[in-house]
Amino acid sequence: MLKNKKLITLLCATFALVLFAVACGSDDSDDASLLEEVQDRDSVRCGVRDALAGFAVLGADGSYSGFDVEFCRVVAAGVLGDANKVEFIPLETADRFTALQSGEVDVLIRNTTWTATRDGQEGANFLFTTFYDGQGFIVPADSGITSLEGLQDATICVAQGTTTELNLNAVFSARGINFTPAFFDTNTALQEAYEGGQCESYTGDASSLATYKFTSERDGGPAQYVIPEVISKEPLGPVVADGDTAWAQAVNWSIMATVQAWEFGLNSGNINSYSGDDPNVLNFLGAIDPSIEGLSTDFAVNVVSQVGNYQQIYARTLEPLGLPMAGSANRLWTDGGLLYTPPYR
Ligand SMILES: N[C@@H](CCC(=O)N[C@@H](CS)C(=O)NCC(=O)O)C(=O)O
Repeated sequence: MLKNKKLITLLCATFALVLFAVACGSDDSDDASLLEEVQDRDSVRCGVRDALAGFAVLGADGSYSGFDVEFCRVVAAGVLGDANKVEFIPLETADRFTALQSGEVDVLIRNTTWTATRDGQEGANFLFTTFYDGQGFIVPADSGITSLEGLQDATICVAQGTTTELNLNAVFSARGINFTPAFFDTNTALQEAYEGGQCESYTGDASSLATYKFTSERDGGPAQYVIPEVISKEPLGPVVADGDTAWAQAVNWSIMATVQAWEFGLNSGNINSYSGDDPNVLNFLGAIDPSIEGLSTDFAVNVVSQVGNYQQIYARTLEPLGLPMAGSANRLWTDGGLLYTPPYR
């Protein structure tokens, strides 16, 4: 009798354990990775913006260009061996995380700030930071406003559902600066409202304020002044859905190859003709196979020869739009910047 009881207890415990493992999916290694789906489809679906100067713009000819767009191409070059195999999917600010969760996009590369709550609550996995940003404020140059305190009792245009909105509330209330927010869903609507005088200032990622100032002054608009104070940290970079290590690693190592290449002095023009004997460079070029699932040994060569290194990408997309790299955090760690990758060995 006692023996039977013990047996039943043991059976129940085993059954409960099996149930727990199935229901909780404690290990994602049994689930098919998005990596295979992307490789079968032979195309990367990349969530971007379509009207964010310098970062992601949809041109009249139907093609996308900009810094974020180039990193979508980097992922395709790394994972599929062809930078052109990207389907760009424009997303509004409010839709970006749901598009990732529902599988509408494979990767989100769209001026999205890495924060603890987003990492924890949005089913999102933030990867290598491609652009270190911070939140700023812009005012018409003739307003005479030169500091945040000068915005006392002002109306401030801000995009809804952003870290921008949260920082604005937190910092202004802590500093006793009274303000009225005017909310918008898109940058385009926000800028129109600002230009129409509906708010004294508009706030956003400093990068988007810089490209806005540059393009609007270039196109004959009134002079703009960016208040010389940054109120937050906005690390921007690619994001994938939680729970898929293989896909996350393939995306991450492809992206980081642009920075490692730059550190090695490799670019799209010289990577195919490297004749040195630096073992670290040779490893990067494929002498060792890092065995990152989905990446061939020459993935870094594909990325850099087809899209370029980080500096090349930055120089052709952001520098011409009023965002100089000099003096920013977006430089190599060897040059006082924050761009640092783990070794390719
Ligand atoms: N980095 C911030 C802000 C990102 C964001 O979406 N900003 C808005 C306003 S600056 C934007 O770029 N919108 C682009 C658009 O919808 O046109 C975040 O992740 O919340």
